[in-house]
Amino acid sequence: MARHLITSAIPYINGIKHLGNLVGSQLPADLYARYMRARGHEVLFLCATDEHGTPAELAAAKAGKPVPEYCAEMWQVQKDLSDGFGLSFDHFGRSSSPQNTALTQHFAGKLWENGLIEEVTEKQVYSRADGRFLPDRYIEGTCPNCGYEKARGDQCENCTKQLDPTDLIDARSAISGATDLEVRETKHLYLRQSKMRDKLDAWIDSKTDWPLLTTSIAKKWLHDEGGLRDRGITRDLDWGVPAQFDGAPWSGMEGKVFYVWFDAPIEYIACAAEWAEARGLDAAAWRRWWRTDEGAEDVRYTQFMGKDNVPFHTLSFPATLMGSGEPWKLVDYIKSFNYLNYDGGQFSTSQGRGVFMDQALEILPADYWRWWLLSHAPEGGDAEFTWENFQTGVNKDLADVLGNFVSRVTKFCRSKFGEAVPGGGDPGAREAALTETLETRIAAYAAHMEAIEVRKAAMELRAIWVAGNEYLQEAAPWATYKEAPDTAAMQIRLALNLIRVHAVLSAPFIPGAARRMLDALNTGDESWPDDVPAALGALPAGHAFSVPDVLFAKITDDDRDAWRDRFAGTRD
Ligand code: B3M
Ligand code: ZN
Repeated sequence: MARHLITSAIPYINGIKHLGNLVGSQLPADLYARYMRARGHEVLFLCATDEHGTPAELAAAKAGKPVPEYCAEMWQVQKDLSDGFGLSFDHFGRSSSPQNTALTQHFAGKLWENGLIEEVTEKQVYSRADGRFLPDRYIEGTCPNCGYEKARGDQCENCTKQLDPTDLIDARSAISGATDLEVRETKHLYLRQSKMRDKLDAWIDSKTDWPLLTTSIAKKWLHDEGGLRDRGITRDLDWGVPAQFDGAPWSGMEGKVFYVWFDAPIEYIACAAEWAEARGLDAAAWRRWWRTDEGAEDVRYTQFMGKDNVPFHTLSFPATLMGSGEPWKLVDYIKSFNYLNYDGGQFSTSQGRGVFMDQALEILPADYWRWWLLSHAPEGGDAEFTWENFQTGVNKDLADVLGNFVSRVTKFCRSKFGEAVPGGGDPGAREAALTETLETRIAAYAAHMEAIEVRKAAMELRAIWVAGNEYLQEAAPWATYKEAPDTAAMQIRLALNLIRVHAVLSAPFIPGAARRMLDALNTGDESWPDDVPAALGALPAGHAFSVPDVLFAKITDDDRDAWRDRFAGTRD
């Protein structure tokens, strides 16, 4: 038994995530966590909401709510949706937690002690009416390039020109509309990542088993365009982890908070502390996952994320951890994903394009989505969701193969032998051949799951389902029954046991259906089929079961077309 720490990139608080977000981190992380638990390992699987930064402030303003209230509400919405999708986090935390505040300030202090944070004086726009410095995107004005009147201080949305706030004509505060803006000098803290470059470079080089998608992005940032730059880690915002705090080694940072990308990954650690507190455990309980001097040296830590998050996880966050000079656990493996596109374009949160988590669950149970998304995970390159493709995947794989097997076997048994596993008959050559096929395929499935090759694992699982159907087709117990009822009983006994094996193997992908299969079989035996012959005899003759309701309904052409139309536009 090993210990697995698993984290998913933490979703921004500002709105409901779309299916592209889901398949890019949380869903495959859940697949892996469920698999590792099923194999008997100790797992701590963590996720949280990413609550700081301008997007949270702006979304709260748009909703007309104070930021803390907005975040608390959206946390609950996201938590309910992750429960709805069966995401089995041990804890779903919040980056605005007191634990994260304390840890973020702790890390900043350590980095300062080690000469890795410096103060930099910058010129920045100050609004007297608002009593604060304004981040670039909080300043609006007329674009000097195209005349668009609502250009932002960082960029003109109309002509896409990158701007400085001082370029804007008639600049005003986006918060209050105030025009009495002035340029003042202000201090910010910078993380001196450049000093860590060689160390990070060597560390990335040591990760020879990482996916190329992960290492190539890290290498590009380390070496392109002059290499790793020092980055400002404070911002002029009200909402966030305060950069001035009791015991801070610097002064004059009042009114500033840490940059959201500085505190967000630290939430992975804070989330473990939140988890322990929520369970009434002491600090040692979470530190054994995170401190290599307190038990974490034998932890394997795996992170899941979309490719756009890779630089922060391969460079900035490790720089924070290494730079602290303390024995924090570093990630062992980063699994990153490309993008899932939607029906000829991109999923887009800002434009409301595509299918969002709440909408998906209104239409169909989570397992339909989980299966399709995971079996089409954007691993090798970008992938595309189309309604045709979704319909085909659900109908062929889930309804025709797995659902049909369960239905045929249980119904046939009920009609000929009643609702209990039938006794009699002895396995022969066909059963031996099936056993061998299963042994090979289950080993391959496990290997893909360990390697987090999500699509390959899905294909292997499907092949295992198919092997069951082929066996049933060849054994044809409905025909055998007439001449040799004992042989038919043996075949059905095996097939009923195979349903349990299917349920156990499939649970990481489709936990809801797996649960229903086990419930129908009236068993709590979720043991992994390490020994296939034994697993095929786990439910003995006489064991009662019931015929489940239809496991997966087929998606009709009418449904498909109606959904395609419904989701063709953008959400309100
Ligand atoms: N919230 C970006 C995203 O949701 C960001 C991830 C943080 S991971 C520490 O894609
Ligand atoms: Zn413009």
